[in-house]
Amino acid sequence: MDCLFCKIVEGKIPASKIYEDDQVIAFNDINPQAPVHFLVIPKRHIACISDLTTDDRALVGHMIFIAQQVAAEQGCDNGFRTVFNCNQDGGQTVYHIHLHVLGKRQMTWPPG
Ligand code: IU
Repeated sequence: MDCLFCKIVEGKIPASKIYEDDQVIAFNDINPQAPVHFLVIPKRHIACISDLTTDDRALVGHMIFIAQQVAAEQGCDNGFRTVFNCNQDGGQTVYHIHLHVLGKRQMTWPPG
């Protein structure tokens, strides 16, 4: 399988890693859209949020928990945004699920 984020998990492609445990890693987005912009990804390959099964519930909960912990460490005291882009209409470009966490600027609604 030729997945860029699996290669980051395996250390075959460099990334600016800011958190790692047995289930997930977090790293700074290579093309940041806010002063803080990192991704939380599972180590296990799941292509898209629409592929989740009941077995993945705890893992996704853990991703969100780690997102808020790392956001706090990154100084997002005033809030932050979390985003899962899903499939074509959702604007997903990398097919290994990832939770975007953006902070340290005012977000607007609706997103583009
Ligand atoms: P999307 O939700 O699939 O559209 O977002 C993919 C993100 O992955 C996007 O913000 C890219 O800048 C980011 N990214 C990265 O951080 N490092 C990489 O090597 C690659 C993409 I490829």
